[in-house]
Amino acid sequence: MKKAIITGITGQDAAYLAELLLNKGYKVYGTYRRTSSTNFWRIEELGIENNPNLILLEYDLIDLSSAYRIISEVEPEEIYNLAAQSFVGVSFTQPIATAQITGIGAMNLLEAIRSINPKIRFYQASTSEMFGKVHAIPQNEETPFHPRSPYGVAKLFAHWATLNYQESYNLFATSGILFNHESPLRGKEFVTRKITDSVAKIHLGKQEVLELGNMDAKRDWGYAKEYVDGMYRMLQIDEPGTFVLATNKTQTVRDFVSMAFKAVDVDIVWEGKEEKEVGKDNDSGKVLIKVNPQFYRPAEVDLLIGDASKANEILNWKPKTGLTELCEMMVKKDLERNQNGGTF
Ligand code: NDP
Ligand code: GDR
Repeated sequence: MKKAIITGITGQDAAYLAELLLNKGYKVYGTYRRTSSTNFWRIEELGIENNPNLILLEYDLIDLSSAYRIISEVEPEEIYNLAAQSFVGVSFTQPIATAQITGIGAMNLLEAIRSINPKIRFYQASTSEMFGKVHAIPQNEETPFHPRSPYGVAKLFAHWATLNYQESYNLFATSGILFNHESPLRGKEFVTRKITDSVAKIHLGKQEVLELGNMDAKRDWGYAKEYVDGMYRMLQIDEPGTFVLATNKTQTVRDFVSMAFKAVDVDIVWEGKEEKEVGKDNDSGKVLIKVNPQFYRPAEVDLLIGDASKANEILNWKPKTGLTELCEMMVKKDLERNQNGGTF
């Protein structure tokens, strides 16, 4: 039985990846950090929390000694480093913690792999946020990096560390540069889920207005469940490398808002500009969306659109779910959750 460690089992991607690897017959060691209250709702929603082949291990990314401990104890064939301080907004207020967790955290794992067993295959969750300021459209593995947040900077450190350990020590260390991927398991601090949860609440009369920041930002949004399959494929081929996963389509946050309201049969009309912009229900004229500058970031990533041709060619990976379908899936799930007592 193959053994894999997935860091950050309480997160969106790790939950889907654990499900995928369990279905493929792996023994999965999912790591979580100690917090005052447990946070396993995602693996519970997927119904894998009691799977005897899913073992949960306590591990904090910044604790090098724990990296040595879990790798020595588990003796895995594969490690997927999905844990991170992953919220761009918070990285501006907690830049040092973000650097330690998201940047150094990856190097801790690489160091432990190098000294315990250099044959372990390592996946690093890199991000389109490393491209940051637009230097090419679409962005691919050759596009120059220009991160625009402490999160992007920390991820770039981890990306280069991964490549450096590959070149210096011949580790099978691969970096997946993934563009935004969403799902009903997305955290509510991220904009898509914030929108779908609010649309559900507004529809059910539990919320009046949705407040957002920069709605002009354009993102390449795909479906998380398909992206974790790409991660798995990256560790099954003969050589390590760098791969972009993306849909090659881009839409604004505003488009996503309209799409989400459409899923509950509300047509939004937009009025005003920038901080004065509002979105109104076309039928009743009621204001449902307002801009709140509190959600603006000190520096923004304006436009992301990825070219995943390399992943298509080498991994035979292709995204299937379109954004409208994904958005409808998320709204439907949030309606269900809000009707049944609440959301996570
Ligand atoms: P989530 O925010 O859903 O999950 C992040 C996970 O990291 C959580 O389990 C969290 O634990 C854990 N974590 C945070 N800090 C620590 C720490 N100090 N020690 C151990 N664990 C920690 O992220 P996603 O699932 O969306 O993303 C997975 C990875 O992919 C992340 O690294 C992210 O940066 C990256 N990425 C994500 C993209 C996306 O669009 N989703 C795109 C590109 C890259 P807790 O629950 O306790 O907070
Ligand atoms: P992002 O995702 O920063 O791309 O990082 P997020 O959903 O947080 O923001 C996307 C865009 O929406 C704009 N925005 C808002 N964002 C949030 N969170 N809340 C708001 O109210 C709001 N209003 C407008 C943002 O300014 C931004 O332009 C995600 C994370 O998963 C990272 O970990 C990952 O690396 C990247 O995707 C790829």
